Order: sequence, then structure tokens, then C-alpha cells
Amino acid sequence: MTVRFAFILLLFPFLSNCQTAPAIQIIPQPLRVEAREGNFKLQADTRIFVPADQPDWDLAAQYFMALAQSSTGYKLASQPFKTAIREPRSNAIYFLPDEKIAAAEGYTLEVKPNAILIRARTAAGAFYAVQSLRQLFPPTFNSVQLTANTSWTALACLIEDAPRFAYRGLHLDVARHFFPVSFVKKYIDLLAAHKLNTFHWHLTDDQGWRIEIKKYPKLQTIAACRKETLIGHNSDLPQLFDGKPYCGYYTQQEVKDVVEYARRHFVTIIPEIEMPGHAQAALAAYPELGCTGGPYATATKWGVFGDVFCAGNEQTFIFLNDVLAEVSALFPGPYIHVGGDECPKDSWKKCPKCQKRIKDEHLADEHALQSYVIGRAEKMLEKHGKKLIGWDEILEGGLAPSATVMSWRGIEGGVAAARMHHDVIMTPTTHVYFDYYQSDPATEKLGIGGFLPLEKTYSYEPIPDSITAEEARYILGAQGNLWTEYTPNSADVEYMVYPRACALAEIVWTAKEQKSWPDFVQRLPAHFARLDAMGVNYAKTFYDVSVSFSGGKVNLATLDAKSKIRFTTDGQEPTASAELYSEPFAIAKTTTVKAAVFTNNKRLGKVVTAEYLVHKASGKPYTMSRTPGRYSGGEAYALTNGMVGNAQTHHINWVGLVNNDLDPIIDLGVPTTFSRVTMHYLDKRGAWIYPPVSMEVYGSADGQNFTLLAKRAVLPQTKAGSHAETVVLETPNAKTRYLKVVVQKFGVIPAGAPGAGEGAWMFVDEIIVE
Ligand code: TNX
Repeated sequence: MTVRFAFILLLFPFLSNCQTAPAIQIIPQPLRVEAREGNFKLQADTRIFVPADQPDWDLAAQYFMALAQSSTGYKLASQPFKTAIREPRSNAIYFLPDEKIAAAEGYTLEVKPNAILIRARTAAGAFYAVQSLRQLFPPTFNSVQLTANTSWTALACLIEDAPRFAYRGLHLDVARHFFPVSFVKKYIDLLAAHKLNTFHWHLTDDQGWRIEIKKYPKLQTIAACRKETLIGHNSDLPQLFDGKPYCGYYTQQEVKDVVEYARRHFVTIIPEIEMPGHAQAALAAYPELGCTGGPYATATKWGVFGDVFCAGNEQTFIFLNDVLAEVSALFPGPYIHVGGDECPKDSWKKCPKCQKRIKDEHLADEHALQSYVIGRAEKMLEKHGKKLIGWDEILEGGLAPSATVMSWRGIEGGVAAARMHHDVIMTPTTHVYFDYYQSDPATEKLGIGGFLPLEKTYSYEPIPDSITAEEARYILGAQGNLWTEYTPNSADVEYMVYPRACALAEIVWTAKEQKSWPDFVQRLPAHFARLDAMGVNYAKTFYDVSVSFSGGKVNLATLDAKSKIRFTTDGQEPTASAELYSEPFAIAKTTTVKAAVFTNNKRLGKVVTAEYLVHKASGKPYTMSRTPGRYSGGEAYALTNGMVGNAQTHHINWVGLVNNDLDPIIDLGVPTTFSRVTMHYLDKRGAWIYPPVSMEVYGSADGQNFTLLAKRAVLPQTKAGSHAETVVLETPNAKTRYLKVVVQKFGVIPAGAPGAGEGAWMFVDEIIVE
């Protein structure tokens, strides 16, 4: 260990503990922060010194001056200097190139009462110093509006900083919903403010082609439009549509404008052109590029579609090459993303041209044919001076020689690629899919599903345990993705991305030793004040109360240590005068708890409502012949934990099994009298979740020999969309210690329904014994 590094390790806990108010609270947490005495006061005549003849450095300085002007109104002027600075003038900010700074994007920021010194090896480093500096001023310094009567002081300190990963990305899908250039710029500005350096622009998909390609005008007139858009969730049955045409694309002029904007923010753009799947919009415009010749229509709902680019048709490759040529010319960055994900192979199996291609090229199967397409795209890109990135499916039929892999279906693709010495970007659904719910779906707008609270995102470590240090060098970094099926406008995009992108920033920027969830949580409220000033519609779920129920007690918790939780148990909305929560409290009967977080009598988050069922099996352990995997309901005994799920998501509270009956044997502890057993199940056939066929209840004194107490067939309800249903079995005056409930699976999904031919899932949330 170098002396300097040991010093940092020793100093860090000390520094973070002794921070006095107002503390230095920067996101992402820098490598080293040393608070000093006093502060620097920015004034209308503060001078900015920039190195002469270094336009990139000027960008970093200009960025700071523009920021200062919009909030303080000061029109600061920069002046070039040529020679080394011996003694800084007072009331000045210096941008100082410094070869001694080791990391390319690293910097030191020294704030003294008389001057601010920014040192970096590159202009990018200086830009990141500015991003830290803005966080040392009052939050309103970040405002796009003028704030009067403020003393613009920055806390004196010495910050030494450098990123952990070279690739720090954020993605935006503009195909499912389209966002104007003004918002794309705001998105880039915000990601740069969090020291992220790559914007992955998902420009084409089944539901829309969003980039002008001069050679193919029908991409603009046909592929950029869809006839209408699905209302509600893709898995709702029947599917309903809004009947309104939806169109949008960026002209090449607009793309150039965005590219230039990104350059000024030290952000590289990776454009994504999807192939061979997710191509339905392109096929709608040019049906001759599909296996059947069409007609095709731009998709109006979400999902994976079977109509993909024909891999047997040479015209497909002419089209792709032309498109990649225009795209490569527009984007100066080294990479072009070619998708490669979710390409069903059925149309290729039926297509004589594709089958001929497989034969002629001696390919093993359709997966190898997909690799053939990606391999040809790689060669085209090489000619245009670009490197290829693809989603992890590009591994399936053999990896193109110099492809970089984006691992999204977990980390396995990334691990496999790193082992093959290919560059990897980690972007697993489990931690960085910002389209997943960040709070209880019952209180959120409709989303795609999943459950990914801030803490889970924060916990992500991009280097898997299973690879060697040598292989780890191929993990370039990580990226958060925002797919926009369910985020139709920019306010919703901001809501889904922030503050989870703040957590992402610490994943990719902050040194592993410095990353700390408790510390992040205490820095976040100060950062929220900055996001407020920037006009960001970030999610306030940080202030939601999390509720749990164990050992007969209700436990309420909040991430924000400074605020208070108030609650009611009588169904009323909690107000600033509602009962203050201090410790877990017992409930003796079924109770509805409503709770919210308050600071200075003001409610900060949502009101959380939770019903806890108290019954004869609540809190009792059980065994099952089959343990649920992914859908465990969150707890070992989720079927008796007193909590029911809601129909909006099967990810919380629901216990799910596929191809299996659910058969808990509940130990009631002592022989217990009861006369009714109730079960809740989920009916969400669009998501392959079916009602069970029957329910049986058995009793036993020894847990071995069971006698049937009651049995009935389940009568499925015909209702639109996702719904939860109740089945009641009467067991008059039954008395037993062990209770076995058998819920019989549906079986195979019938023809014509989503998932036809597959085994149906069964989801149950609670077995209620009364
Ligand atoms: C999978 S991630 C997709 C996208 C969807 C997303 C929704 C990836 C490479 N493909 O097409 O929008 O899931 O979470």
C-alpha cells in the first residue's frame, strides 16, 4: 500500500465523523475530503483564470460561469494566463493543468478563503472539480433562477478525487416514448453533474425509429410513427389502445446539436441501432427487409416481437451498412451499440433464405446466424472507425472478435465475456433497471414491474466475486438503464431515474472503501435541495415509511434519520399531530396502519397504508415440498406473515411457483380450534399467472398422518386485467396442531393465450386460519 493511500484510509473515518454543520456533503462521495477553516465568498468581481489556448479547459470554466450567472446573476469573466502561478491573487478561481494528478479524470479542489484552486491533468478532471465545487455553495447556487440576497460562500476544504471506473453510463430509451432535444440536453447535464460520462441513446425499437437517416426517408415518415399506444400494462387483458398516432424523430441537425452539447459536458454518446430484433418499426417502412415481406406495422404495444430483420437477405446488410455509415459520421465517440437482444428465431427457422445462409456459411443454427449478423455489423463498423457494443445475447452463437458486452440479464454474460477477455459494461436488471418500481407499487404510477428500491441499487458492486483480478480489468464500469414503456413524459423519466442515478454515481465513481450506504443516506437530503434547485422531479420515496410485521409487532422505519414517523391505527390519514412512532408496537387484531414522515410538521413522503392480518396461523412456521425461488414473498414464512400482496405487482408479498402445487404444512404449535381457512391468489393471465384448480385442507396431530378436512374447486373469475381473489374453506370446529393446505396448480397455459404451451405460474400471498 502506498503511503498516500494508507493516509487516506486513516484519515477518512476521522474526517467523516468530525464534519460539523454545515458539512461538506458531495455526491458522489470523493476520494478524500478535508474540511478547513472559513469559506470562500463568490462575488460579482471574482476573477476566473484559465490556461491560455486550451479550449477544453475553457469549457470547464465556462460551465462554472454559466451556472453562477443563472443563480447569482454575476457575469463573471475569465482571463487567460500563460505562466505558472506563484502566489494566487485573492478573490479568484484558478484552473490549473497539473501533470502530477495521476488519474485522467481526477482533480484536486482547494477552496481557501481568498482563492479557489482547481488542479487536474485533463479538462475533464477540471470539469469534475467544478461539479464538486457547485455542491459546496448553498443549494440555490444550482438553480436555473436568480436567487436574491444570498451570500454565495463555499466551504473551505481540500478535496482529492478520481473515479473508480472509466465507464460511467446512463441510458435513455427514446423509442417507446420520444423526448424532445431540450429534455435530452437536461438529461445529459444531470448525468454529467453526477460525474457520469456516457449517455447511451436507445434510438430505435419496435415502437419507433427516432433518428433521421437521409438515405431511407421512410424511416422518418413511417418508422417514426405508430398508429396508437397501449393503455395500461402490457399484461392486462383485454389490451386497450388510445387511438392516437404517436410520432417523433431527431433530425441529423438536432443530433449534431446534442452531440456538441454532450462534448461540452465531457459526455460521450453511444447511439444504439437495434438489430436483428426489435426492428418492427424499420420493417414497417421497408418490408422487403423482413423474412415474409410484410406488411408490418410499427408496434403499438410492448414486448418482444417475432418480425425481425431477415438474415438471409443481402439487402438487409446493405441497409444496415448505410444506416451505420450515417450514424457513425454523426457521433464522434468510439462505440456504436447494435442491440442484439431479444431476437426470436422463429421467422428465421421458417425462412428459406435464412436457412440457405445457415447452410452456405456452415453455421450451426439460428443462434450462430444471429452471431453472423452481429459479426458483419462489426466489420461494417470497423470500416467506419467504430467499435461494436451489444447486449449479452450476442454471446449466444459465438462472440464477434472485438465486441464489448453489456450484461443486462444478470451478471453471467459479463462474467463469461470478461473470462474471454472482452470488455464488459455491467447493467444488470437486478440493480440498475430504473424502469422497475422503487417503492410499493400500490402507491406508485403504473410501471413495468419489478422492485428496485434505492438501497438495492446502492448495494451494487460491479466486479463479480467469481472473476480473477486479471479478468476484472475487462469490466469497464456500469450503467443504469431507463426503458420508457411506462414513462410517457420527461417528468416521469426524472422520477424514475433520480435519486437512483445518484446511487449509480457512487457505484461507478466512489472508491469501494469510501462507499457507504449510511453515509450516502445522510448526504442525500442536502443533495435533494440541489435537485430541487435544478428543477428535477426526483422521487421522494426516500421519505416513504417502510413497514414490516414480525413477532406480532409492527415495525416502522425511515431512511432519513432527521425526520419523524407519525402513524394511525384507526384508518385516519396521519397528520402532524398523529402519534409519534418510537418503537415496534404489538397488535392483537387485524389492523390498518397508516404512516408518514414529518419534518417541522410538514409531511415529506407519501402516506403508506398497510393492513396486518392477525389470525391463528400468523407468524407460524411451515414447510413445503417445494421452496419458492425468485418469488419467495420476501420472507421465509411469507404465507403466514400477516401481509397480503396487491394485484399490481407479483414481486412483493406473493409466493410464486411454476409447475408445482403449493402445499404448506403449518405448525400451529399446539392443537388449535378453527373453523375457516382462507387463501388469496393472484390472477394475472397476461403475465402467465393463473388461478389454481382446487384447494384442500388436511389436519394432523403428528405432522405425518393427515386427514382431509375440506376441499373445493376454485372457480376462476372472469375480469379484465390483474386481480387478486379469495377462496374460503369452511372447517367447522376443526382442532388440530398441524394443518396442511394443498393448492393445486393450473397446468399448461391454453392455446391462444400469452405463454400458450408453457406451465402456468401460481401466486398465493397468505393462508388465513380463523
Ligand atoms: C428488456 S434490456 C429489454 C428492453 C425492455 C426492457 C424492459 C434489453 C436489452 N431489452 O427492450 O424495454 O427489458 O425492462
